[in-house]
This record gives sequence, structure tokens and C-alpha cells, in this order.
Amino acid sequence: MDLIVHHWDADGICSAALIARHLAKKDFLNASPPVGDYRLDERIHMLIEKADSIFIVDLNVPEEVEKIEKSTVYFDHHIQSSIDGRMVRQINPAVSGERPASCAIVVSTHINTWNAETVIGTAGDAGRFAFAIPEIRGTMERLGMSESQAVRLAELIDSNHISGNRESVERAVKVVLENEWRDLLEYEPWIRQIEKIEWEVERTLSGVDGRGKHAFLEFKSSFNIISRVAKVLVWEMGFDEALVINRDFNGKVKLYYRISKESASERDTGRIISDLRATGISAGGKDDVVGCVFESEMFEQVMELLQLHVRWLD
Ligand SMILES: [Mn+2]
Repeated sequence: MDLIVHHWDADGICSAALIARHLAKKDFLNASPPVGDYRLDERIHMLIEKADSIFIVDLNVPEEVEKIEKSTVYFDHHIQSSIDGRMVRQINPAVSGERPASCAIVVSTHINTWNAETVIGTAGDAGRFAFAIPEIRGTMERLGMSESQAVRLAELIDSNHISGNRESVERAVKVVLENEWRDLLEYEPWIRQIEKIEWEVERTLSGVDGRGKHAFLEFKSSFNIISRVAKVLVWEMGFDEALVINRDFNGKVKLYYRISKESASERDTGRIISDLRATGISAGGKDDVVGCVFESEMFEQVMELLQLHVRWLD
């Protein structure tokens, strides 16, 4: 049995579907890590034990893949160095300095098959930038797929992980394989899932505590909507800064601090990120956003640290 372990997003799901179809076998199994968790968990390790050969797809976990002691093909497009697992064949043009927009492009290039999954996966990772890529344009013209259809399909597939649902993420690979892309646009479970996400975002936004130009928002949700909520507060509702905290995302705390582009120069997000990391927390971000996940016992410590940088929190 072949096992395909893939990222939970549209690119990961589409890349897994491309591989499964290429294998042209019925007896493959696919699995995704818990949504939001970049690691191979116990369940995936058990599946690896039972599998004959393994594909790891669009998952930036090279240290873990390196340790797999079974015939493995590792497709990825994230920036990573070359790995030296004896049993692992790494197919990642980023190792030699290229920057493929999606893992689906890496897979399609390798198997020389470009189709709807390549387009959707790339639209998922790169948004409208995908449509500037000649191979993607050509594939869309051949299929008769419009830009808005490609974006909508990526949104439908991404609704699986945004609703925090690992089972539906895993089921999505078969749904993609068993349906024409045109029919996926009408796929009811995903359309309903998007509606639920919209409601959850609205419900969450109704709890905002606006403090002049600053927004503070604390909520609890199993949906992975925090980055979306922070963007709406700053980009659409006009707050200069937003601190958004999900107090219970699968038992952990998820925090996003977003600043408008205009105010980004006034805050040293790089410093906030390095201070958070110094406490052992997994944190990341860019000029205008800081994101982190931590155990709830750390909450007071994190808030105290943030107050040193973000005065309006006092
Ligand atoms: Mn990707």
C-alpha cells in the first residue's frame, strides 16, 4: 500500500490527488497532520509503519522526513536544504534556489501532467499570482477554467482545514479524484462549510473591543479563522492595530497581532517575534503581523511580554 502524507491546505490536497491519480492504483491511503500542527504525529507514524512506500507532500518538516526508514519520495516547494535520508528522495527545486509557487507545480513538472489540480493548488498558495505563470495559464485555457473559478475552487478546498476538520481534509483528496472540477464548484458539503466559516467569522467579530484606533478581540473557536479575523479588523474595518486571541484552538492558545501597513514602521515586529521565541514559543510573522501558538499556562507571560511592546494593552 502507498501512503500519501500531505499538507491540509488546497495545495497539499491537490498535490496528493495528482500523485494518487498518477499511481493509478486503488489501494492508496492519504493522511494529513492535525490541522495547524506542522509535525508527523503518532497516527501518521503508525500508518508509515504499515505502508510499503511513502510520499510526503507540501509539508515543510525536513528533519522528520529525513528520519523515515522506508522508501519515501518527498515533494515540496518550501525553502529547505538538501536532506540526506538514505531512503528519501527529495524533489524540491527550492533546494537549488528556484521558487516554485506551489507543490502542485513541482509534482506536475515531475510527472509531466498538468491539470485542474495543478491550477487549484497553485491558486490556493499564490492567489492571483498563479495566473501569471505560463503553464498555469495554458492549462486553464485548455480546461476552460476562469480565474474566478480557480480561486473559488481553492476556497472550497481550503474550507476543510479552515473549519479545523482533519477528517474532511483527508476525505477531500478522494472528492477531488472522483469529481470533475466543474462539479466541485457545486459540491454541497464544501459550500455549506464556507457558509459556516462566514458565520463563525461574523460571530467572532461581534465580540471586538474597539479602543479608538486599536482593536482587542478574544474568542474561542475550533475554526482556524484567526488570521482572517485579524485581516478584516485592519484591512476592512480600518483599525490601525488588532490583537486577536483564540483562547482554545485544539486546547492551545493562538494569537495574532496585525498592524496596518501605515503603522508598520512604528512597531518592531521582528523584535516581538524574537522575544516570543526566546521564551520557547513557536512564533512567526512579517513586518505587519506576528502570529504564535502556545500552551494556555503561558498566557500571562505572553501578555506581559506584549505589553512591553504594545502600550495600549495596559
Ligand atoms: Mn504549498
